[in-house]
Amino acid sequence: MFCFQCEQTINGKGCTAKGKCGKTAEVSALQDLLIEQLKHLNSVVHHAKENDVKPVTTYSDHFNLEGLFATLTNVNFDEKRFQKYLHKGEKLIETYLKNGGEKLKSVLHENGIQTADFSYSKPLKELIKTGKEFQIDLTEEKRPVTFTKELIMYGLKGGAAYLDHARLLGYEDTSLYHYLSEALQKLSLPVSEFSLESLLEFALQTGNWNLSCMELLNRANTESYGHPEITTVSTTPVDGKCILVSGHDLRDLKLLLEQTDGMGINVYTHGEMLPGNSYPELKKYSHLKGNYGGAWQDQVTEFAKFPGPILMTTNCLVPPPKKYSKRVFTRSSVGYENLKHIEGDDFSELIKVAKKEKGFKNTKKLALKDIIVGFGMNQTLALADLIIDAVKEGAIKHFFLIGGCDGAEKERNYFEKLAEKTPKDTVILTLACGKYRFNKKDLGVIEFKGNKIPRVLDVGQCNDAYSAIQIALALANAFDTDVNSLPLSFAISWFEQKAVSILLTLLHLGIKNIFLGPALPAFIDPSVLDVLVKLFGIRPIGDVDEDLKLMLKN
Ligand code: FSO
Ligand code: SF4
Repeated sequence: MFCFQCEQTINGKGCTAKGKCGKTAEVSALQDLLIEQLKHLNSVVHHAKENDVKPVTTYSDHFNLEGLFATLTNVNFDEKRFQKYLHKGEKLIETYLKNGGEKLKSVLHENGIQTADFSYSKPLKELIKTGKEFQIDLTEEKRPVTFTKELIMYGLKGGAAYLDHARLLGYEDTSLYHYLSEALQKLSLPVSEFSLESLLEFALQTGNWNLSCMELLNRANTESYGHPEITTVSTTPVDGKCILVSGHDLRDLKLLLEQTDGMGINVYTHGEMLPGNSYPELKKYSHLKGNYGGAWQDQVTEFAKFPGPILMTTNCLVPPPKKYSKRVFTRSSVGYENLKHIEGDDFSELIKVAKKEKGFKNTKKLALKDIIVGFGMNQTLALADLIIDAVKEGAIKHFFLIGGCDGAEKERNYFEKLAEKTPKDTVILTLACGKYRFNKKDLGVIEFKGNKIPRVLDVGQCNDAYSAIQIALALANAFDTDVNSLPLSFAISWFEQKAVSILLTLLHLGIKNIFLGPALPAFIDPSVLDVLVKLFGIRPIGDVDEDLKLMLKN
């Protein structure tokens, strides 16, 4: 196997024998085969569209989302689920071929696209064997182009995850599906078809597409559940039966709250679900009691101690040890062998486990620190006049966006230290699970004209980067300048592919001088990094004090 799609990749180069995430060589081969199949399917779709074949695009569009989502880091580790995906993909290809008849077949032949003897319907063992043939080509002279194609693929995976959340809430946009399909088709073309320049352009376009994906998801979330509002979230559990919900899918949280209403079972958020507490249509449930635990990498200790079932709606799932695996349920693209997977919207099996498990007892002695959330764009922009005034009068001197993913590496302490060292007259916007490094610390408030502006504004999940961007654009507008000219610095911690798509979005918007860490992506070839440094001033994080000086100077 070879995989280097996430930040924790072994030695910063690539996982080979087994993934550091727990992914086996077998699952890795199946994921490689699924990606290959998605490219194949979308090449067929591309030519079918050009030849007016009766479209079944909705099905392949949805399949693109679930297939890509399943290959994200820490999402799906289940060989049988990948076998099912591959069978589903094959059926879609066959449907196109059937509808397209001889005409489509001959076009596909002319373009060297396979129309028979697929490798997708073999037994699992055979599929794994075939999948091994499709691992990333590491040939030295092809590296810059191969790696940049991977960068784009990871950007597409991130955006696909956001589109899938929006789809589940009934929000879809065919033009965004079209981009994804065409991009997958393009990535099926050999390395020789691309120049590095054209691929960089393609990467930035993908960043633009991801901005629209996040915008659609923002609309889906806020039109379904209202705009996030400032909310104090308790992290102290209360006595009683309980369920923990992790991941990014607000719809699952809502369904669970509805189905447990009046049952005396309390619901807690974990990891990226924390912002769920700030949506009016979710926080109205009195049995949503707050947040339990921290970021994804702490789940093994935290889930073991949680006295109830756990619902993993999306990434990041860490392979669960036996001591609690019976209590973990998966949803959507998430999968792990022998964990219960909930299809459809009936959570009764999980609720049954909640009733059987011990629940919290004697929690009165605990008094854990609350977290303040809910500074999505609507809420923050409602405070815009005050904030702008505070900037004009010198009460706020600088803004930081310190956000992104968390992870286990000690180098990630950088982001915690940076937040702690930022001067008292500055404001930190934060988002995604990286904020757990500092969201329980008291970094104070800025007192201005009788108001107390919190120094840390939690904008939400990683997809709420959309909100953060809108806040930055509104500030730039208010000061009649552009985002790069604002007293605003970006320090982004990345881990998996959603962060890659967000980074491409920031680059597409022309945002410069982003500090990126804890390490630079292994799939960015040095020659490409050179270009990114020249064009965008991207830099790896270094010494906190030195970096902070630079940020404040900018
Ligand atoms: Fe964290 Fe995991 Fe949201 Fe990521 S839970 S690391 S970027 O999947 O998605 O921030
Ligand atoms: Fe390694 Fe990350 Fe790939 Fe897992 S997802 S195999 S940790 S690079």
